[in-house]
Amino acid sequence: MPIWNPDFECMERSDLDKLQGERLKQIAAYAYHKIPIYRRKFEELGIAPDDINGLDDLGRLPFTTKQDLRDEYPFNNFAVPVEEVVRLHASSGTTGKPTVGGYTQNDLDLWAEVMARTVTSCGVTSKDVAHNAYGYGLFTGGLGFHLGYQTVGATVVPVSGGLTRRQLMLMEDFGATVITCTPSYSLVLAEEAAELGIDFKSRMKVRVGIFGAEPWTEEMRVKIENRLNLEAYDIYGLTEIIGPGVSVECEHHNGMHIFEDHFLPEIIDPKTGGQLPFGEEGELVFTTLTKEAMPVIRYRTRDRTVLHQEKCACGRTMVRMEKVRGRTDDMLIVRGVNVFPSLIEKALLSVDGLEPQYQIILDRPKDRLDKLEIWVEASLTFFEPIDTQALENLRKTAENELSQTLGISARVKLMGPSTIERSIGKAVRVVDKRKLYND
Ligand code: DLL
Repeated sequence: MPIWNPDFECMERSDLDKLQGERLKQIAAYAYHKIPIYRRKFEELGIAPDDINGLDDLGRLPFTTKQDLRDEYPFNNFAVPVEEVVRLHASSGTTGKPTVGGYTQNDLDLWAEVMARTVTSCGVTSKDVAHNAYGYGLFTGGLGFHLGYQTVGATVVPVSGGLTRRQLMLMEDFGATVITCTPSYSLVLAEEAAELGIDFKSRMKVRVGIFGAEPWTEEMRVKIENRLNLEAYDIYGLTEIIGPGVSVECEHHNGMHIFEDHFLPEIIDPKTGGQLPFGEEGELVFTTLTKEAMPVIRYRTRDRTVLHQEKCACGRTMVRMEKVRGRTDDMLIVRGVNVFPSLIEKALLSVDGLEPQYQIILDRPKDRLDKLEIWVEASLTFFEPIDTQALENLRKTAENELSQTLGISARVKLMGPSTIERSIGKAVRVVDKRKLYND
């Protein structure tokens, strides 16, 4: 498959290391001189830009956390005056103020470059009609993909999220060959299509889907590929670094290639902050090597994954990150046992008869142990007509699968089709009511 920029994407490791080292030195000095919070952080650690001479010095640099960026809200962590910023984006925080992303024109050009690499990696060319259902607005998904599609010359349909029926009509009428949205929204499209009697195989031309912005498992990939009759690619990114365009899968689907000539990755132990070797799971950390408006040094993403450095069969030399396994802060502690939402999804989707629509409900009835309940939809066939015995068997199978996977018991509540709230953007999977008692 074509590669957008082989000079960089397939660069010899030794050349890439050298380039990263030079860029790291430059960005460290730039951040120190232009952004007060970095000067402060360097001084606290007793280091100066001259101490950073290459990649080996990366571990000496200070970390940046989401809280650091919040404290500098809205623009204090910009390295350029606001007049030079031509675009602002923001990620909706669950609490308080959002995290802001600022871009100079050069930053937008960089974004166009990495998004062109991204869509090319998924097989998109100028011949494609790209139905872009990521939200347009402050969220980086819509406009980020828009830039990439325009750069490769694809026909972009900037449909944004929502109005699902209309989306299906446009996909069919415009002959969309590529679709981009969150994985959870792709299932909403599939569901609505099924309700309207639209068969993806016979009526749609979509062959590629590029899904990200929220965690999803391999089991979820299988469901999506079958229902939408396409090849599904995982894409990762975050507002603090650039938005989408940090990493993406290639046709081999063996991890997401990180565009590391621009975004330098590390894996650390989230507890100690120490660097971990390739192949070990930990927290993903990024340093932007070329950004102008908002360079970040050693940004702690709180996303958990594993990095691999072996060259890929596609020819790219860029490091690959495995699918995000969850966040360092999404681990639920239920009756003292660590429970990861991604494991719950994996267990549920391995049970025939369950739909990929679920919510994890945690509660702490007064003076009682934590209650873990999983609400999950059963397939339509169980309800036409309703087969209570089969539903009871399904519930038992699901509870058994969950306790095998999690090591603790969970109650499963089977729900009828379309009863769990659908989202047009990122899905809400965990409802933790226990917080009500702790506050
Ligand atoms: O979600 C940017 C994006 C847009 C990525 C479109 C991919 C496609 P934020 O809203 O700042 O940015 O959220 C970033 O979302 O730290 C992860 O926790 C999560 N995330 C993003 N992509 C993935 C993925 C956009 N492929 C946060 N798998 C990140 C798992 C993901 N989690």
